[in-house]
Amino acid sequence: MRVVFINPKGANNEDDYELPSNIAYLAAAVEKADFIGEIEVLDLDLLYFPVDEDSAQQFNEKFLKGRPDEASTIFALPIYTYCAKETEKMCAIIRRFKKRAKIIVGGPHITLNGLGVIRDNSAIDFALAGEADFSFRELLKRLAHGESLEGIDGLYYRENGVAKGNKFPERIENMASLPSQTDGFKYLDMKTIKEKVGYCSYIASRGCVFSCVFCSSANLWGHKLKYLPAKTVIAELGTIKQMGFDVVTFRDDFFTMNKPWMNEILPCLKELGLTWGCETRIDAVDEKTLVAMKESGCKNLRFGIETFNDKSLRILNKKIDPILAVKNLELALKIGIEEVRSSFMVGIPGETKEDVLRTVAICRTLKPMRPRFRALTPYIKTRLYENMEEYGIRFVKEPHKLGYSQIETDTMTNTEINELLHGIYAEFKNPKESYYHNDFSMVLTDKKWKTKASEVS
Ligand code: B12
Ligand code: SF4
Repeated sequence: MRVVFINPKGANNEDDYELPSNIAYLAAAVEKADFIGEIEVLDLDLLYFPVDEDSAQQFNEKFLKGRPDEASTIFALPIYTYCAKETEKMCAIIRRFKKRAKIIVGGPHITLNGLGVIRDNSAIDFALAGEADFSFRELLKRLAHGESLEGIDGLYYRENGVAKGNKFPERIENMASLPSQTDGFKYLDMKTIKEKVGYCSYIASRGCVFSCVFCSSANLWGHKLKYLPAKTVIAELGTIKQMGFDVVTFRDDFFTMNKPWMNEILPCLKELGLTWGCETRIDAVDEKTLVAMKESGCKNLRFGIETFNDKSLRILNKKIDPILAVKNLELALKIGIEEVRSSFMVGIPGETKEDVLRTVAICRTLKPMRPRFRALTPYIKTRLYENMEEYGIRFVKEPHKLGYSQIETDTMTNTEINELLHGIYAEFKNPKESYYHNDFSMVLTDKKWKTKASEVS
């Protein structure tokens, strides 16, 4: 069996590429199986190669033609809600050129809407919801041996043309049983990633215990935060260093939640001489933690604060005190974390233009904290999406398109939201980079970003 993972070009800018940890995990999960012949990754995001009708022929010539069209050839792709339509179209294009190969999809959008995707896309053979580290291997094994697909939790398939789904999967209990994500790195173009991106993304834990109404985390990870054993993290960070990376960014939802666990990892980061960054909640840091993080090489901290308006924070179920948020941002800056970033949203239910401008004004007083404002987007299955009427928000443009806002609220028109965003983008735009998507840091990588903001509409 030949597995061809495809990392589709996201809706992001060229500079926003991130190493696909999901594919690394899945490749590592199947590589030792005796029914697997070859594993390949077509990293179209790294190559910045969009697949659409215009590029379909070229995609076939370059990437599909040379690969056999047999039932034992598996094309495996992740689907994210923000580029679900594009990825689904890409699956139809693969099917056009490969009639017998199997197309399997997974990832956040499948966990949220797997049955819908299988129902609406005859090009796709199978979809796997949830953590697929073990179920993907099991599915391939059953396909290789022509066995029944019964009992594979999270599997969506078609039977006599009708979309069906098995039981939704439980979270993986024992994170120590996972394959090693760094084992999967060998299938990625790490040399180009190092040259082009400069840092290595790493996932040390999965999930979050909070339930902010706009966030997919609760639906994806079931409110459970589970950690890789600290000794696994330490060993894998060593591998990353050996691969020639000096910079690591943790992509965990909530890196500083478990202090004893984190405190086991920090000395190793220091010992390896790795510079690092992470995302976390603003209420989950204090002076002692921030000092320890800085001393171990942390140069980039990213918080999601969303707004400094207390009422709006309660509407978002963010469970953050805005006064504490300001205090801890000041603390992080005082302690000397080189780059402190925070994201905010425009279009929060109930917020007026004045509320947004108050948040912007507070950001100005917190310089050099780097704010990143985004359009609030109701993502499928989130509490916000499911209760849009109650929250007083409506889509007025095609949902899930990145860039500017697609919604209006009871308190702001879509034009008002977008005008605000436009002004804010202009004000906080660093001359070297676009504030739209790039999430990481020039401080760490010393990269020169291209500004492509004008291309986003
Ligand atoms: C790294 C990351 C990014 C990177 C790039 C990701 C990419 N390739 O596009 C950057 C920083 C650019 C980014 C940006 C954005 N992101 Co982002 N990002 C993440 C993050 C933090 C980590 C992803 C990861 O590696 N997870 C760890 C792996 C192990 O988990 P996983 O990906 O879910 O994979 C498992 C399963 O899903 C499944 N699986 C995954 N792929 C496949 C494929 C197959 C074939 C199969 C069978 C199974 C399978 O098995 C895997 C192993 O168990 C996640 C949050 C999170 N913690 O997961 C958000 C997340 C994916 N991002 C999200 C969002 C909303 C965005 C933005 C739209 C934010 C914004 N407003 O700008 C932008 C979009 C940028 C773009 N691409 O255009 C949402 C997506 C929600 C959704 N419904 O799709 C997430 C889930 C965050 C959240 N909690 O809401 N992001
Ligand atoms: S704290 Fe962050 S990751 Fe957790 S639910 Fe809220 S937004 Fe999502």
